[in-house]
Amino acid sequence: MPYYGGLVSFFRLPPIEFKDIAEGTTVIAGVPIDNGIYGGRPGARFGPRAIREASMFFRAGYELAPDKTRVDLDSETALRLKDAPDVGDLGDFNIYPTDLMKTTESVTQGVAEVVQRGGFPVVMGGDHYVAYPSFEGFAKGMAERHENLRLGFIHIDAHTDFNESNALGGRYHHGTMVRRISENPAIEYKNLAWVGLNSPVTVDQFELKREHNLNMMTARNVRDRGIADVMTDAMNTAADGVHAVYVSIDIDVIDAHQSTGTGSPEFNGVHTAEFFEAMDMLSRYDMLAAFDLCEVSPEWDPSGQTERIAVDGMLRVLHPRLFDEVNL
Ligand SMILES: [Mn+2]
Repeated sequence: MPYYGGLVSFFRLPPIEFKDIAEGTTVIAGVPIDNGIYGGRPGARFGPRAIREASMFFRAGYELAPDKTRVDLDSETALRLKDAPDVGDLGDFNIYPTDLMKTTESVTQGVAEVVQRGGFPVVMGGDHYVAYPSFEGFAKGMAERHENLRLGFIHIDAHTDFNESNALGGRYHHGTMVRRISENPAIEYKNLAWVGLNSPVTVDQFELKREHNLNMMTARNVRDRGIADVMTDAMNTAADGVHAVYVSIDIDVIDAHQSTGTGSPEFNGVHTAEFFEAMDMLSRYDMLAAFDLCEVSPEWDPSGQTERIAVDGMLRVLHPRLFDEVNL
């Protein structure tokens, strides 16, 4: 089936329900909201559907190849689409478009149940506020699996999202959720890392950074040090003495010339090639136990490239779960 035919799901994976989730199942789920945005440009509510739609094209490339196998010319690695990958599309968590706190509760419960059943959650925003309930659910589920739970958190974003409060949105907003996440008892400042920052911060955040030596690495750091060095640094910070690491990705970390379909674009950011290398590294990161990708806002990008970049990045992280390496 070509990409434009058939039923739409992420990478044409089978739809699953909670009861289908077992130990090791990778669970794709969407949160189609943008009411964590106040005053900014809306549209991220259309992100999950756009990502699913764009993912069909990537699927077709393997499905139509002989033996569903293709060879990467650089690494000379052959990848064959697994016949029955333990990965499914759960659909979207229940949302309540006029009640952000009710949505928060729903997403928290949903992600918690995925983790309680042994699943690996992959959450598609939605605006980046989604990371807060997603992380809360992750922590809740993990707390049942580990005593004295310790977690790390990597934030890949042009923005710190570490404001105490937002003048328009208050404490629950797409620019405050890392601060809310940092208040979870399972998290310590020493296990927080930011990658690709490309926007000024408030004075109180800067003072917190200085006081606690927060590992905030900028897009300029990526240019100067290389993405591999910066990501290794972030992984070491997040993984130090914890049970597992959650990674949250804002598509606006990518330079706005390359990825325009997002609400808060920033220029001179991380390049798509660097972003892909970071995603490749995450696929080999044993501590990774959940991730989200947020702020794809398709209506700001009529070319559809932004959601395709998002899909390519997600598939890179999910490679070992979707493909078998074939010896040639
Ligand atoms: Mn951002």
